[in-house]
Amino acid sequence: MSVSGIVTKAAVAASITLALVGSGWGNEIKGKVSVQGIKSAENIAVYVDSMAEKKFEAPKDHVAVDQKKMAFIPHVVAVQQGATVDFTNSDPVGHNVYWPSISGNKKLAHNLGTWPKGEKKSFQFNDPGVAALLCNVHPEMSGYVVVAPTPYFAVTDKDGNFEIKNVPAGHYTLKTWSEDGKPTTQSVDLTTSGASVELTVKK
Ligand SMILES: [Cu+2]
Repeated sequence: MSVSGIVTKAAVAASITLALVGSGWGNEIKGKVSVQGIKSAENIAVYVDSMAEKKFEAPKDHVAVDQKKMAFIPHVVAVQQGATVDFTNSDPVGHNVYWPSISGNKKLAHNLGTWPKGEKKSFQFNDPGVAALLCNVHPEMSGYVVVAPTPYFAVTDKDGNFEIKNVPAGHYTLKTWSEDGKPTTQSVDLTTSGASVELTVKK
């Protein structure tokens, strides 16, 4: 191969790399949620609201929710609309999983039944909103599946920090859901260098 051929190949490779960077993939919406009148900024779901012009395929990977030591683990899980959640019972007692509605819509209530240790049941969440998980054997058990309309979501850590990765550059509406606080909405402009967001969730 001639020297000019190598140079051309290198130039093509470089321009492909630039094109990928330019398309905005790999950006991050980072931020921190502060709370007012709520005891913890942990376990708050933050997600990019639905985009009218965009449809997303259901994710192939399943999401796991465990029932262990009489608790739903994680307590709050965010998933993409269309995701399948595998509910596993890891306790030596029978647990049930049901939710009385999804975001108040009782038509979307569902009872998966009761099953013993080591077994799991799966459910595909096709409707966006929040399913409040309950176990009819143990009334003290509760958990939440937050079904986001986009693949762009996170749940805050104990200090309220979150990171939503691999978001294309654009203008978005960011929403929060919290067990104890009111939902919040904030617009965010995501550039190719990412975005940093401060949110406040109030009682
Ligand atoms: Cu239970």
